[in-house]
Amino acid sequence: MQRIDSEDMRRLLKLYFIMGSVNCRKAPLESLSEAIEGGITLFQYREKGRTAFTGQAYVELARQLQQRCRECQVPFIVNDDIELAVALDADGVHVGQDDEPARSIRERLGAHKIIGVSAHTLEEGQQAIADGADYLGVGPVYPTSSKDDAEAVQGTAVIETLRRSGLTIPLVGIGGITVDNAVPVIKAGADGISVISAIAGTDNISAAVRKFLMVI
Ligand code: 3NM
Repeated sequence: MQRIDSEDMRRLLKLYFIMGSVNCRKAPLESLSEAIEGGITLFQYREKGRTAFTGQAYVELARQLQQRCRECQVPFIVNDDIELAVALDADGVHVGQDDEPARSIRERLGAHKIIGVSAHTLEEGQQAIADGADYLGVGPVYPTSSKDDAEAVQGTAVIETLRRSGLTIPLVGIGGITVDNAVPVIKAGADGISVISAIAGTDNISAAVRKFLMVI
């Protein structure tokens, strides 16, 4: 099987929902189901934080969320954990700068799996592209409380720099993105947005997703 086509990747990135049990107000499976009903285009399982599940509970939640994604044809991406992605035959992984490079992940996952890399500078973006990343996550665009070790807030400057430098790789903005501040991220050159709290932390998840889709 072939690597994902970049136009297909761009479409998947439009509204990329990231979530783990820590981020949810209601049951994770219910939260994901509502987000899918609203129209998210891609999902990432990111089980991080002080009260995050570990061991069997961590794997079991992944399986449940993956199953729901499969039923609804929303690709399922695993954050950081390449072993879990392989074990579940997930659709891809998202990794940070401290993780294994995309090139060696590709060898373990196979050509057709989606590999996303977090990039905070032009150099990191260029390196991820050279290593064969399918998309970049660029942030934090705005202040976020969902990532303890987030880098300095960048606004949309890095996205603009990447695009002005001629990088055409599919990319999403991430960090503190809400319905009210999403538009500048797209205007800066992002293909979509990645969101945790402004979706997982709301009471009416499907309505929140629909509002995002209307503004972007
Ligand atoms: N990565 P929220 S910011 C997972 O800057 C993550 O790379 C970031 O959550 C980065 O939508 C972030 O709640 C948290 O701000 C995004």
